[in-house]
Amino acid sequence: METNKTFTMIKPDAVANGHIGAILDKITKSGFKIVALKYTALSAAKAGEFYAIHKERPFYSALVEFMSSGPIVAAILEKDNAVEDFRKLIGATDPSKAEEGTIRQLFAKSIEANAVHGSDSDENAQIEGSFFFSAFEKF
Ligand code: DGI
Repeated sequence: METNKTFTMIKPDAVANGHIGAILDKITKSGFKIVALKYTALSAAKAGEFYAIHKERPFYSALVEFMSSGPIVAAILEKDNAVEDFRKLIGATDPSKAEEGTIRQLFAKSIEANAVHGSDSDENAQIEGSFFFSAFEKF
């Protein structure tokens, strides 16, 4: 299991609001190396599959609708302690509770439209990275 990689998405709200460049800049300036990068979109079916772990949660259908509402940027990032350090960099799920200077505090509008995704474990980082990228797309 790799412990130095995590997976992120810049979500439809942040893409629509023109924050791709600023968010990638913050990520790379915080010491993460971009290993894979893709501008793409999730169909509702694909978004449902990605968030299958939340299927029973009351916000699941709204989440799937939101995540398939427009283009996203997917990326695999490399750094020592990547998963934990990236979760710190993005801040709390609810941007009103996110610490000053975190990506969600700076760029997110609501608990649902919260600008970025970050994997919550090494295992999920591996699964989520493979959901978007083949071995030939990682450098
Ligand atoms: O790992 P996180 O993205 O911080 O949070 P999570 O894994 O608990 O939830 C995944 C996403 O689901 C989250 O980024 C936004 C959405 N979500 C989580 N909790 C709520 C929610 N959406 C709504 N509308 N209401 C919630 O309580």
